[in-house]
Amino acid sequence: MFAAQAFASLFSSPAKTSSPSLASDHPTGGQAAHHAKPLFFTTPHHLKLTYFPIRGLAEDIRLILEESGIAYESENISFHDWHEGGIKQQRAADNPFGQMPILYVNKGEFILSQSKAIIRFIARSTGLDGGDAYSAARCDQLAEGIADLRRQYATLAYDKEFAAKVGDFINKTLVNSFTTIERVYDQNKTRYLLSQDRVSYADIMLFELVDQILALGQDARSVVAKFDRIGEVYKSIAARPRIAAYLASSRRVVAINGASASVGAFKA
Ligand SMILES: N[C@@H](CCC(=O)N[C@@H](CS)C(=O)NCC(=O)O)C(=O)O
Repeated sequence: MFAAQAFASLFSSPAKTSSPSLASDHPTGGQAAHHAKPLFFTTPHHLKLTYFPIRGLAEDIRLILEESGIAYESENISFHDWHEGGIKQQRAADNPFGQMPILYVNKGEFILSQSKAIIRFIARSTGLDGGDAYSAARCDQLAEGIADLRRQYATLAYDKEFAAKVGDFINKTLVNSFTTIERVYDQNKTRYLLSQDRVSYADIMLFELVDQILALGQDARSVVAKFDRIGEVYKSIAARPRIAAYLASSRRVVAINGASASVGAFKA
């Protein structure tokens, strides 16, 4: 195929996974799904998400699975079992990156690590990326902006000089990043990134980031309150029936970060 044809086919073909067994039951030819109707996972697939018992890099994935209504098993491995109990080494054979989160599809028929790859795999398979290349690219763009701020938040959370640095994070980093994200929503005019009512995976990532930022305390809450569009996304996602049920359930993991963090720390 010539490059131009290959490029053009990007815009006319449904998104595909590398696993034929997952794509073979695609019922709609890749049209954008209303709500989060599963496109690929229409026959039973067993999904297991493996991570530490914290929100960290896995909570976006959990929330996206919850919103999709896809059943999944959560395997939460203790820090001790992973580091000292030999689990990290055991899993390395199937997990070249050697880190979590890890998604196991059909008991290991397909194994995926790298949190953003897992998020996009599920989003592509459920329509939460909008179902076409343009919509998916817009989701990816916002998701990367959100991930940039999330990385800075995580660096701060584990910084030994957290107390000295949190003020600058809230008043500079957070304000600058939220100004940009608010601008993205302002340009779109709809509540969610892609439409008024159809949530995307990037909106869900924003929800979780805001929730983690609120844990920084009153100063952070005051900043968040100044961003109307971001606040609207946060509140409306929290109220979505599947998400609300998850947040109220024991499946919602409380700790945001590992035990050494200064905010949202895991307590044994
Ligand atoms: N880029 C990777 C980073 C994964 C990562 O840093 N995982 C950490 C937990 S947040 C981990 O597995 N730490 C234990 C280890 O490295 O053995 C991703 O996004 O998934």
